[in-house]
Amino acid sequence: MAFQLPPLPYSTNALAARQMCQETLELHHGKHHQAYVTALNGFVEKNPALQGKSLEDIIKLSYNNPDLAPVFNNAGQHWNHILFWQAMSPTEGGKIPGRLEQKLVSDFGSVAAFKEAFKAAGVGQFGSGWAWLVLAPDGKLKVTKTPNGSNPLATGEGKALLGCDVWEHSYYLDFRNRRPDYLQNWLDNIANYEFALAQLG
Ligand code: MN3
Repeated sequence: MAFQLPPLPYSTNALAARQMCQETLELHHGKHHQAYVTALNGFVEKNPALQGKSLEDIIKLSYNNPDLAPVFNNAGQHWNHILFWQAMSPTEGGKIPGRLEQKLVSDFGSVAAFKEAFKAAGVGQFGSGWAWLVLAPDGKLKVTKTPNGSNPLATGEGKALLGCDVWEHSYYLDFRNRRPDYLQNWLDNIANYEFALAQLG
């Protein structure tokens, strides 16, 4: 069974009022994410060792394996984007549920400090990559960043609660080169904190 592009959980114009325009979502989901899925399926087709494996297993077995770097990049990006679409909300974006707010305050000192840390991670990721809010193995919320198609599942840094794509394709139409403004808007108006809380369990 080949990997599939999941449908967006909202329409391509659903986030336009929150500064992620229809063209951004059309290209990002329909072209970029689709290209990762297509490439991944091509690699699996040619490599019996990958066949029948889950996406998570492929990510883990290809991580830090130079021979499988293109497999890792595309499998990672497929996983990252599946999470990314869910990590945004056209209706509840930016609203932090009380139970998550308490945990953010407890682990970062304040919601503002969490947002600053997340923004710094996204801005500080040189080139392409991702900023993450994770539940670390020690039970604390942490902010982390990964380059290119990597993610906390591969690195073992924790369970991803939110992931923000900082590749230029995710913000260039809406924010041009202003990645800090994209991240601030994402945290304030787009991030689906209900989803993050649900991942927290
Ligand atoms: Mn992307």
